[in-house]
Amino acid sequence: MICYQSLINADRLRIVLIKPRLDWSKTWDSLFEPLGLICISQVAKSLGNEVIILDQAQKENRTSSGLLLSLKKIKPHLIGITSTTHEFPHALNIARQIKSWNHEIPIVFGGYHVSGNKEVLAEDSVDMVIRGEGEEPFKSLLQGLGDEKKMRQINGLSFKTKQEIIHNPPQPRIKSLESFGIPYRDDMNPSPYHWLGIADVWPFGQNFFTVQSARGCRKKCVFCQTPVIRGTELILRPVSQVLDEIQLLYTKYKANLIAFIDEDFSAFPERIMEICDGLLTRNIKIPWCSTVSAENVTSALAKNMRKAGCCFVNLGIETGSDEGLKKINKQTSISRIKTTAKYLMDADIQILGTAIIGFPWETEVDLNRNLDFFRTLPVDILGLSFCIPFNGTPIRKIADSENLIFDFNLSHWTGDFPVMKTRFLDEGRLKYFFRKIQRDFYLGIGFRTKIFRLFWKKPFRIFSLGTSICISTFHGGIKTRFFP
Ligand code: B12
Ligand code: SF4
Repeated sequence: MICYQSLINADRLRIVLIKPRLDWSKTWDSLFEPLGLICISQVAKSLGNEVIILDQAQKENRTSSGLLLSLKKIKPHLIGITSTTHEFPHALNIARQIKSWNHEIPIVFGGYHVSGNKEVLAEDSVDMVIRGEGEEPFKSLLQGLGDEKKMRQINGLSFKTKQEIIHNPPQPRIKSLESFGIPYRDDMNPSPYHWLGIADVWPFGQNFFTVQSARGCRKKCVFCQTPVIRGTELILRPVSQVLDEIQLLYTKYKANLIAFIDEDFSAFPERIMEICDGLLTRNIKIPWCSTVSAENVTSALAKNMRKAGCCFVNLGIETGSDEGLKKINKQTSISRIKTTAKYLMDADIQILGTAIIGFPWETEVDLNRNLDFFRTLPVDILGLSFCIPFNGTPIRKIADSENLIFDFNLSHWTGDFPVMKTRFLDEGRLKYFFRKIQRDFYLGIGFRTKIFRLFWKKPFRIFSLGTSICISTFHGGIKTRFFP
């Protein structure tokens, strides 16, 4: 077990939290602040500790050597690293470099990947793992570091003793997110964060922030890790606190773009109406983006969202037939997706339609049907991904039992690469269809008509849309998507 003596002796811990960034060329169109780290830094600070967030989005920390240099200057007592699955190999590499510089600094991992893969503790450079939501266990950890008895009582914590690896029981979901207050951002420099290609939002000089109005999701899509890690409970923050946060971002931090990063922002339409009304009553004039589910959006909701500043939504389309939607357990229908897309288009909200190809059962007929359906939708951007077999999901079970995964390099699990074949389509066919769907969608009559209409009505929108499509489809994915 690693020696925690220096931590026990320190009155005030100096904690560094690291956000690794995988590949600049693939994500630079949409760089979001590391909200998970901001949330856990809040609880660490509330105990009187000093917390510094090092994000590889910051120029000086972009390379691993730059990051290490910053760490050497700061001399932290404890390091926390967040990571999603595709970021994990890079995050682990950072941890190894830290350990070879100073193996005495304990490193705790958190975030989606380690929450679903606690066996990462077998790695020498991972001392502890916090599974699930970080606030409560991180707080308890800071109060009990080095005291094995106390550490054994922290739900959600996995750690090493001299003899063994301990996995404490999972923690219950946090019921009152409001008790942690509004995420504190005074120490954050917003300049690296931006989201390009958002309708009518100037791509330069963005002060872009994220807001989580609710945590979790009530659905159980078979490819998604949220139900595996968070269960199916959706915990809401009070609308008044959400509005206070946006007001603060607007007035104090001069936010000019906000993204609601809830898994399913539209789960309770009447609550979204309340948020929209609140934004209007408080005279907060700020463009914002969110996710929406097809089955919850009405024409009135879409119009109200637009009136309150919504300019862009991510609509989960996923696949192109009722049969396919049923298989992935999406709880919606093709006709509902069409109707919702129309409501959103009529309300003048830009739509990013996200879709996935490469489910285990998919054939060429299915993929051609997907394309036919996508082409009928009035979505502005098609965000196409390959299916990723995340640990613990029903898709992963099929993939494992039928030996479908052929690429275990987790850095490739970004959705830009095929990493599993289907029962009927190999890697080459999947890549072919990926290119074909992207190309034919943008060459399709639906998309061309849309551009033609925008040309007369909103020429700037064409610029913004073009930026987004070029960056996300062509620049971002040029290596991986078109010439992998
Ligand atoms: C914003 C976001 C993005 C953005 C920005 C990413 C960026 N590059 O900056 C965009 C839209 C670009 C994006 C893209 C993708 N994303 Co994304 N994204 C999110 C989203 C919606 C919000 C993240 C967030 O801020 N959460 C809020 C904070 C509070 O939660 P949190 O980060 O989980 O942190 C908590 C705990 O995990 C824990 N914790 C986290 N870190 C740490 C660290 C320590 C030390 C400790 C103790 C605790 C701890 O404590 C925190 C507080 O409780 C999440 C879903 C979600 N709502 O979380 C998906 C999510 C992270 N994305 C996901 C995926 C799959 C993707 C894509 C691969 C999708 C695709 N197929 O294209 C791409 C990858 C793109 C790329 N190459 O990077 C998955 C990750 C699953 C996994 N196992 O890795 C998620 C979880 C969605 C899902 N349910 O599937 N994404
Ligand atoms: S609706 Fe979204 S967050 Fe919820 S289970 Fe499905 S994919 Fe995951």
